[in-house]
Amino acid sequence: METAKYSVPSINCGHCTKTIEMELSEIEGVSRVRADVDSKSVEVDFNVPATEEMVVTALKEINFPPEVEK
Ligand SMILES: [Cu+2]
Repeated sequence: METAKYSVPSINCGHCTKTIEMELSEIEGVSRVRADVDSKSVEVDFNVPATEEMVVTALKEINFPPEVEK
């Protein structure tokens, strides 16, 4: 399993984190999503067939583009 952490500056409330968690959870292979308002970050646990590229693409599509990939 891989874990990816992203800084997402456009997160500003609990609604944002809910949207992110819902959308990313729909990707096959994603097992856990934690979005945090205070740190404006998203942590994603995933496995095949999910890829980091798919996660980043999904974040961009819902207007929460990640700023830094760690
Ligand atoms: Cu919000």
